Amino acid sequence: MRGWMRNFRSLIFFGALTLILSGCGVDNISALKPEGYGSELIFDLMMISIAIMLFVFVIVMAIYTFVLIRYRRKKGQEDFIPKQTEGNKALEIIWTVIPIILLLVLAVPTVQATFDLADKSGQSNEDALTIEVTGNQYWWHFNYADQEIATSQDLYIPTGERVYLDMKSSDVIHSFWVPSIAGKMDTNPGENVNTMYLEAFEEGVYWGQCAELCGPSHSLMDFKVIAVSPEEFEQWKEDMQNIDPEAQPETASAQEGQELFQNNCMSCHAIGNAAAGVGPNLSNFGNRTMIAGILDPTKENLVDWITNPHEIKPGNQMPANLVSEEEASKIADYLLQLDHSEITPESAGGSNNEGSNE
Ligand code: HEC
Ligand SMILES: [Cu+2]
Repeated sequence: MRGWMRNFRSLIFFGALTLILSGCGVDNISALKPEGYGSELIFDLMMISIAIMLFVFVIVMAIYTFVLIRYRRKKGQEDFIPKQTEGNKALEIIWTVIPIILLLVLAVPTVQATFDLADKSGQSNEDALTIEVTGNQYWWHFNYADQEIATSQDLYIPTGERVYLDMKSSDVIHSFWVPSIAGKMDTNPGENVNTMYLEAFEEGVYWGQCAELCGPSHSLMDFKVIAVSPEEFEQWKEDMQNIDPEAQPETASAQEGQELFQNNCMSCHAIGNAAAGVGPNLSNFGNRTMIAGILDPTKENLVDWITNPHEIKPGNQMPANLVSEEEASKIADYLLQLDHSEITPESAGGSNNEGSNE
């Protein structure tokens, strides 16, 4: 009796937990609220599978319940053995054909969607946008090669068109996943380039996650896809192409910060469209939704990051204590004023902290 009670209690507990936790979550990182072409395809497939599953479940349960009640052992019939049937052609055909039909209903759209998601025919169009994506422990690099723009962590795309991604990794296998607008694609080290496309219906800030265990800070390897209107995207491109890496900041502190940054940090980082070294390109850092993908973009957080990045993202490649805290504060002033474009996550309708997953 005791053991039974305990089991019952854990059942209630985990049952309630499931219900409560399934309420957690953020709209802009949900595969159940598709906002793009790829995610909608995947969502529809999910719905077809669930419908078929429910159909089979309801019928089987109905037959099961019927048999349980209709043929239960009745008083006075304890020794009665009903008629035994072995082999029934009609029944055998029925329960072979029905699953075949159900599998076909499932297979045809699945195969279609698989080819559709891999369709790169539009990439050869002259005005198709292709972005090179590189996964790194634990950040994402985005290179708009034709436009000569390099960014990291925040991926700007125009709405209503297919943006093609050529994807690889600089170290281990990562996986690029933006549940609300597209599917998921691995990035591999070496020559193997994987491809996918993004097509966002609406402006918005969509959350992405690395979806392949890649080291101690894997769960912190977040990024954002920022979909803006095509006009805003044109504006953003122009702003990003015209960044002057040497432009002088306004305040004295930021000016000192700029110099400190150039002396201590440029071996790994870059401003402007120059390729960065082992660290992210920080052009437009002041417009970032997050620092290092995970911290709110406040000065305090930035100073913490610069002085001790390993506290925040264990195992990442940025050295700690390159500068003193006072110097870090000046560098932070410099980095936070790097807002070279008026097109920001806010113009895409997403506030910086919307749906923080902490
Ligand atoms: C040895 C190379 C290296 C040096 C030197 C270096 N960094 Fe980094 N930095 C990195 C790497 C790698 C990352 C990415 C960490 C991650 O997110 O996993 C990074 C990330 C950052 C970020 C977060 C970027 C983002 O995309 O949000 C900031 C800010 C930053 N570094 C500032 C600095 C400053 C300031 C200095 C100089 C005091 C500096 N870094 C020196 C390698 C370096
Ligand atoms: Cu990862």
